[in-house]
Amino acid sequence: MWAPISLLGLGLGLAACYAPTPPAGVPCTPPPAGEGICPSGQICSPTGVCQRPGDGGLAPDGASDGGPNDDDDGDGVANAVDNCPKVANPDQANDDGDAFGDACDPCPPFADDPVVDPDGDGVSVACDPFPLIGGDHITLFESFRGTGLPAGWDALGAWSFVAGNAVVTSSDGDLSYLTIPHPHLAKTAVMTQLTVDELIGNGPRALGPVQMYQTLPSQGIVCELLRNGNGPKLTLFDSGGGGVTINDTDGTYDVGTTATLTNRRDGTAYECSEGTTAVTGTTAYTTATPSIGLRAKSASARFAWVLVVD
Ligand SMILES: [Ca+2]
Ligand SMILES: [Ca+2]
Ligand SMILES: [Ca+2]
Repeated sequence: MWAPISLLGLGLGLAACYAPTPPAGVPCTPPPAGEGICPSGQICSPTGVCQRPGDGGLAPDGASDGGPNDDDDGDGVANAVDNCPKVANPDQANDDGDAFGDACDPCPPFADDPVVDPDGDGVSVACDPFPLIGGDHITLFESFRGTGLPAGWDALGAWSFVAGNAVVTSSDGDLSYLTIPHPHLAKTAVMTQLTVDELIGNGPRALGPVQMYQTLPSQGIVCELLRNGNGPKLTLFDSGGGGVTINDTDGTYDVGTTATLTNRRDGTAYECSEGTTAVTGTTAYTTATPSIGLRAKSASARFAWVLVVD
């Protein structure tokens, strides 16, 4: 009879005196804008989250301790939910929706978990221009997420940026370019995925990735889907007439076609490929103000992304 009453009294007493520290993660406003007020025993992180001292987190490498709020790359996203825990990418962009954010993806435009990378260079096969020769690095991935011209790019012609695509309409006989400065290295590959929306006029209509050796209006090595009087072609040529061997092969594309094209350089050798179809040529031009990018002639198209591997 007495014992239950005593235990109940003890329990109520503990509840009144014991104030456990609330779990971390409560929002706060750090100085100088706010006073950084957090529950007892916690501090306000620079990114505005209450955390326990020593719970690592929200601090760059060297300050983490393995706790649940650790943020090794200091981008404000805790390791446990960061799609690139070792690369600062606060926007968490992830074009293909796989396990890797764009900033650390071994092939940003194509889902690749599990990763297949036989040469072990960190670029998986779908994006590796030399899948059995190590040493490649992804140096640029532009997925056109914004509504304006991406930083650093130059546009010639009618380009717009809609729903994750660079959209171009190049009127009959006109050339349009979307380029960004990029050095010509010993090995460079420029990939893009495009969808053909309209073929305009009766002359040559062409779309594809380029490696330019002058700025706009450019001259350089062009890898394109070409449609002329001889039907659809996959073609490689030097738009400045500077000596690359002109090659093409029959293709199968039309309005509505989606294709992935690769414009690959290895020293003086070039290859233009689309799936298992490829054409090759050579040139030894001298670079002046090199850039890479996209080119369209007499056509409307949507380009989903540009990937550069050096
Ligand atoms: Ca990150
Ligand atoms: Ca990804
Ligand atoms: Ca590789």
